[in-house]
Amino acid sequence: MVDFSLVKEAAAILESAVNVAVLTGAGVSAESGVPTFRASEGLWEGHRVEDVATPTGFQRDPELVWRFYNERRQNLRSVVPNPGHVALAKLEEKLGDNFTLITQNIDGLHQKAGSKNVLEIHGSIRKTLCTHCGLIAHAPIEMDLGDLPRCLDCSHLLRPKIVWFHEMLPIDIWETAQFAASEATAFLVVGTSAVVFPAASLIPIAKMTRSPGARIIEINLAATEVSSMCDISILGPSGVVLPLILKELGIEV
Ligand code: BV8
Ligand code: ZN
Repeated sequence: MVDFSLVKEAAAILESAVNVAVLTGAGVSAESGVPTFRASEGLWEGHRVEDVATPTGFQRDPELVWRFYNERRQNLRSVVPNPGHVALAKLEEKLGDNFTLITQNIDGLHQKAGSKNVLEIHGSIRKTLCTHCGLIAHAPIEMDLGDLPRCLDCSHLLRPKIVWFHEMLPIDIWETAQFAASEATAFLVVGTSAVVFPAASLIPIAKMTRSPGARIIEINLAATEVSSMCDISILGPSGVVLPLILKELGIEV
């Protein structure tokens, strides 16, 4: 059962906030039917991260990696954004440039829900990158890329434009995310286990860069590594909690 007093408190913090930043993880897409990573039957189930989400894994067996990503692209064809995604798009509408959405997700559901300015710090499953000439191409999930897609320009092997483990995050997007977290007076942490770095460092960045730091509001089904750092931890599905907070702000989702 969602604690309504915390929903009201979160709405009051957002109401008086100057700059709002949000970090989302796989949990925000869970109610759309997209499996998270670390739950049982999660995305990593049956796969070793080293085999499917690292550059060495791709080098060793690109077909296995493409099977893993093509399967996720396939699943996304029957997936629509949930009210949590829509609520964040409406919050951006209300706050404009004082709002920054940072996501670890690669599924593109925030944009499908209407979010305009999305910082995809781990890349996107809807783009490919050529391993040879660096060509970046749009790859709509409806498109069947085949088992080992090749570059139209130089015919070398393509990879998903995704940040794998042991890879640097796209520096311009990462710096924008860090700045938004440091400038935030309210920071929402939605649907993430906060175990992956440097993404999870955005929470202490929001809390400690300026004094006073941001008020941190967590929305999750369970306590996480960062709950102790949060001013408010609202336990509940983000597709339910986020619309409740927006309702308190007079916005119907
Ligand atoms: C790097 C793309 C620098 C692939 C992903 C310290 C500093 C820097 C790096 C490290 C460090 N310590 C360790 C590292 C290395 C590593 C790392 O963090 N390892 C961890 C596992 C310990 N980090 C890296 O390698 C990063 N790169 O550091 O480079 C560098 C480079 C060269 C040389 C030196 C240094 C790259 C990290 C990016 C990896 N790529 N994704 C893909 O998606 O296929 S990470 C992957 O995990 C996803 O992006 C995912 O989003 C992310 C985080 O997971 P979550 O989103 O949180 O999902 P999870 O399932 O864990 O949790 C879901 C949560 O939702 C749960 O809490 C659940 O309770 C909740 N939930 C469920 N349902 C709901 C809900 N909440 C609300 N409502 C619901 N309905
Ligand atoms: Zn190429």
